Amino acid sequence: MASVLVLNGPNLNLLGTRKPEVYGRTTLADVEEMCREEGGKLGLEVEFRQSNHEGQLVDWVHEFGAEVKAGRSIGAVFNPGAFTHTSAALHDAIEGASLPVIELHISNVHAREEWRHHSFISPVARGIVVGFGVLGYVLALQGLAQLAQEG
Ligand code: CA2
Repeated sequence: MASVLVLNGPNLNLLGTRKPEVYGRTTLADVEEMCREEGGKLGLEVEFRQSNHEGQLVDWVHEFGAEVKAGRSIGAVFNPGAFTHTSAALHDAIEGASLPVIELHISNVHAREEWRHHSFISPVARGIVVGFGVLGYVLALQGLAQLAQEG
């Protein structure tokens, strides 16, 4: 069974515990459960990870780029958190590892502060899901699976 990486960046471990008016009340453990259920429907094994550290995220992007190259994974759904707006390193990692990525944001970043409108990730993403709440994880998995089938 092919795998899919669901990757979460800084502070997403706090999901559901604070700022419910922006991010809702669903916890990251609940999101993992939703992703595993959707992965089961799509015939994909979900690898679910979160880190607050940029270098760790870079290493995981490299790891899954190699998995895709070996034909064992279809790519990643990635919520880079605030690194979205700052990280040339993650941009370069995704490009360098040729990792198919769906960039995902729970909130509609374009309806928020100006500094959230720019993404270093979008130019190297295959697709983008923004503003659907945690349902976006499911939509992003469906989209990535569809793109992988199209080849
Ligand atoms: O909307 C999203 O998914 C974001 O990627 C979330 C990031 C934010 O910096 C991006 O601009 C948009 C923040 C993730 C931190 O999540 C928290 C959850 C609960 C409490 C505090 C932070």
